[in-house]
Amino acid sequence: MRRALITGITGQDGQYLAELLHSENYEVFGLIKGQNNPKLEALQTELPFVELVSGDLQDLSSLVAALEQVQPDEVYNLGAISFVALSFKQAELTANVTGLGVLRLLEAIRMVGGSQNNPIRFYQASSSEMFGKVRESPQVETTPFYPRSPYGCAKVFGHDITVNYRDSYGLFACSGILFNHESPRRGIEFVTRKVTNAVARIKLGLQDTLVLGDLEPRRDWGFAGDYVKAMWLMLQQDEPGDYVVATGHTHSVREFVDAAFRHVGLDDWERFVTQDERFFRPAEVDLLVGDATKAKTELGWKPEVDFESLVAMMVDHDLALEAKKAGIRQP
Ligand code: GDR
Repeated sequence: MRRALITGITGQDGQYLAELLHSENYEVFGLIKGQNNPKLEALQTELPFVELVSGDLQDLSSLVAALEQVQPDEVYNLGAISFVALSFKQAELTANVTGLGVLRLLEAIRMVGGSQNNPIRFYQASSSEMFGKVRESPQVETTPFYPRSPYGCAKVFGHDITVNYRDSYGLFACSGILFNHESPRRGIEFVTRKVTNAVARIKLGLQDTLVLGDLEPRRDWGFAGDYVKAMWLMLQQDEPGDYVVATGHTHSVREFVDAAFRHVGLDDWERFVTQDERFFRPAEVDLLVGDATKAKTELGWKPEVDFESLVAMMVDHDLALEAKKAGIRQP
């Protein structure tokens, strides 16, 4: 049985990836800090097959110990301070976890290594946020980076150090440059889930308004369940590489809001939505759209869920969830 270690196991990607690897007959290990985390209980109920190992991206020796314990074939680094807005407020922490954490994990892999015939393969969760202020559209693997947030800067470091360790030490290290990917498991602080959850609550009469920031930024939104397949496929190739993972379609936040409200029949949604400075960022990424031709050609990967189906999936999930919490019977 192959063994995989996932950092960021409590996030949406960690969960979808764990399910995929389990279905591919892997033994799945999730790295956790070992302190109280309310998400852990839910994880253990939903994904009981995941074995938890303690370790922290801020502590090299704990990563070495985790690798020695698990002896993984594959390591997926999905752990990060991943909320862009928070990274402006906790820039140093973001640099440490999201940036230096990658270096620590690579060093730990270099130390523990895995067997000679079977060296540990490494996946780094890179991000379209690295492109930031784009001068080229759509973005491909060779598009220059111009990050617009401490998070984006930390991800650029993580990407570059992954490439550097591959070049310097021959590690099988891949960087997946994933564009925004969403799901019903998305944290409520991210705009898509914030919107779908509010739409559900407004539809059910549990909430009157949705307060947002800038409605004009455009994102290339895909489904997280599709994107974790690309991560896994990268580590199954003969040679390591870097891949853009995206749908190739872009929509504004406003279009997402529009689609979500329309899905529940609230076409006059503008009366429910207000804007507040609190949710604007010091520097914004205005337009992202990726070209995943390399992933399609070399990995045979393609997205299955389109924008409208993604919005519908998330709104329907939140309708059922919020109705259940409030004891409301859904038609
Ligand atoms: P993003 O995701 O920053 O693109 O990073 P997020 O959903 O937070 O923001 C998307 C866009 O929506 C605008 N926006 C708001 N965002 C939030 N969170 N809340 C609001 O109220 C709001 N109003 C408008 C934002 O300004 C932004 O333009 C995500 C994360 O998952 C990263 O970790 C990942 O690397 C990238 O996607 C790819």
